[in-house]
Amino acid sequence: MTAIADLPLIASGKVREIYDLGDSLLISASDRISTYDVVHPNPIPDKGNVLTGLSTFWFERTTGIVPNHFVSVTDGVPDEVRGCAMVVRKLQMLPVECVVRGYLSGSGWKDYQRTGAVSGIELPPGLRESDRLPEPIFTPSTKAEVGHDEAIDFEGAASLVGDRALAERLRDVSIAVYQHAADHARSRGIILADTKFEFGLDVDGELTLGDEVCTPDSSRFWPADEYEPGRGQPSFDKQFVRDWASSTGWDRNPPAPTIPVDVVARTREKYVEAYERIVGDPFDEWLRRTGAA
Ligand code: Q0Z
Repeated sequence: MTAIADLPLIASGKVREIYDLGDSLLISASDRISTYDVVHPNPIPDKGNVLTGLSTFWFERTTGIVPNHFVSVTDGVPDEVRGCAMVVRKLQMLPVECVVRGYLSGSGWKDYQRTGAVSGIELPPGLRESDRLPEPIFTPSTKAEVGHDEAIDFEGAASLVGDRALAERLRDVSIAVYQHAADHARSRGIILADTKFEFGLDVDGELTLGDEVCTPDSSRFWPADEYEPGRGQPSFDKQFVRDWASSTGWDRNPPAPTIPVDVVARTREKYVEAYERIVGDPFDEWLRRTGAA
């Protein structure tokens, strides 16, 4: 599922690849899965299809908030990646990760405990781990070539993009897209705790949403019915893999262990459930729409 015949590879991440189609790009989401930042040797079948279906859903619903790079999940998609790949417009990407947090988790929770603030934004005292924030906040980070992105404040983002007005639009549209997606997901029983967007400028210099949007790989998805602030929350999609990996005594250093078939099957079901809850259509319909099945 990785090498697509003849297409020049432009970039590859842990679980996705980008190919050059000439005037456009092809982003292909693989079935690979990582836990604790390490990719496991065996795939979760349909994970790439689910993530591409979710990104497509959000792109189609948020064009009124900000234009995006989506072109097609049918025309121009090679047969071998139908369902898990998207043709997109080429952008000049901006050098900042646009993180939005609606809940206090991960590095945001760590920073809050240390300083009472996240990304320079002072928060009320007494918040607990996983608490919902009074309103979603923009907590940008640098794009590290290797290793982890580094948290920066709004001023840092403004100087990275070199344009304060553009940084303000990045912040405002990031929060608006998150708000839309989080409200929708919450109505379907999934808490979208936080998410990360990437933007670029199109050929006309228009601010354009790129990359993937509000997938479980770019966001924290939590099951709403298990939500309980004051502790870390289970992951909607990866919890079976994490629980199993921890139970093996794996030290979280590479190589990651092979995931057993029953854990693979239950995890695949969680990805498909996330798709069907959020989109409201049978997952099979996505496979039909894209010609994957
Ligand atoms: C996104 C990334 C991935 C590895 C380049 N529309 C665009 N135009 C130009 N460049 C990009 C995009 Cl989306 C672009 N990335 C991030 C994605 C694998 C890295 F699938 N890199």
